[in-house]
Amino acid sequence: MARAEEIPSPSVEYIEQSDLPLELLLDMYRRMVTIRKFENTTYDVYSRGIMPGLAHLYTGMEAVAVGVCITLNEHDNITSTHRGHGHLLAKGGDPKRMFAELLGKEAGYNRGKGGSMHIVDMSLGILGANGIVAGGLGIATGAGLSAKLMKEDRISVSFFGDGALNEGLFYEAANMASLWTLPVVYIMENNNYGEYTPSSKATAGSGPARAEAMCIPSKSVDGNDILAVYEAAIWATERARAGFGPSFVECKTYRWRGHHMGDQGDTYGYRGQDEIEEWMEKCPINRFRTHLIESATVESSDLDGIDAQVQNLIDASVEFAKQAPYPDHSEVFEDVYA
Ligand SMILES: Cc1ncc(C[n+]2csc(CCOP(=O)(O)OP(=O)(O)O)c2C)c(N)n1
Ligand SMILES: [Mg+2]
Repeated sequence: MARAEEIPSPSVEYIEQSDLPLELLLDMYRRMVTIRKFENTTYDVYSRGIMPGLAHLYTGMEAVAVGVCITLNEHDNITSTHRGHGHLLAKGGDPKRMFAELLGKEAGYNRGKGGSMHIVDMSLGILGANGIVAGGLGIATGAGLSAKLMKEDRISVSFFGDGALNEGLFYEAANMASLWTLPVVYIMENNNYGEYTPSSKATAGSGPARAEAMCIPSKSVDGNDILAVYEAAIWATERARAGFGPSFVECKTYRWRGHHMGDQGDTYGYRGQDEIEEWMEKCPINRFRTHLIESATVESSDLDGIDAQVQNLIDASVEFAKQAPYPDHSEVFEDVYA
């Protein structure tokens, strides 16, 4: 097999927004709003004690999941993280079954026994959220290897955080992907923190430089600009589909909420309210909304209509989950390993 360094990159011309169909732009907007409203509702049900377990919210990072997943086919694979709701929804996950899972109900993706960090939907190519930092990197790379060996027309995308960049699994997996020219895309979500530690105190050098050291071409983009993410994702996925091997995209973004529900934004004093507010000003949804109104033929009332439709979907989904039954006590040892 030829190595990635020996193969030229396909040429992807700069994507002009005016070339993108309005339907696609509105789909991007709808998917981002779905994630935002899903996460706001998750925050609400958790805060009111209706939801057990734990959740890590994706609020503020929506443009990354959507800008990438909108370039994928249903049979393409993704792996997600502990902060997985956004990736799952962007790839087509069903908010009813997701809320049911979060609330521990039998109608959930894991019959209510897995919770937020274990949601899987093989029919949508979603190989799982993952509570193990960097765990998805090995799985996505393995899925890329199987696609290549079985000559299947699918690619594999791994979402991971800046924290995962310092795990050994990244180097083991990415090294093989480069050596064996696997159809894998590495999407690093650089939100500046791993739990309560700024990445500047945990990471020497940058993700793209580390990828380049393994002959994996890279890009670094504004992860709050969905069109920038989309353009980089088209570049990376086209390379994978055309047999040119792996690519690496760093998306610079920020999480608005705390690391998990036990951290109210800055409970442990690691970042400061000013910084949070500064990033909220760069809201990926508001930015895209303004952009659509100013540069495309979209009326704000059209976007308000999408907001309302999505709100209805989310309200109906969480209501479904609240009303749904818990698994029967007799099934407590089914579907679990222990
Ligand atoms: C292997 C492993 N080590 C440590 C943890 C504990 N942990 C959970 S999330 C997290 C930080 C992850 O940071 P990052 O990858 O940047 O993702 P983010 O939370 O910022 O989205 C850590 C250390 C874990 N789940 N798995
Ligand atoms: Mg992080």
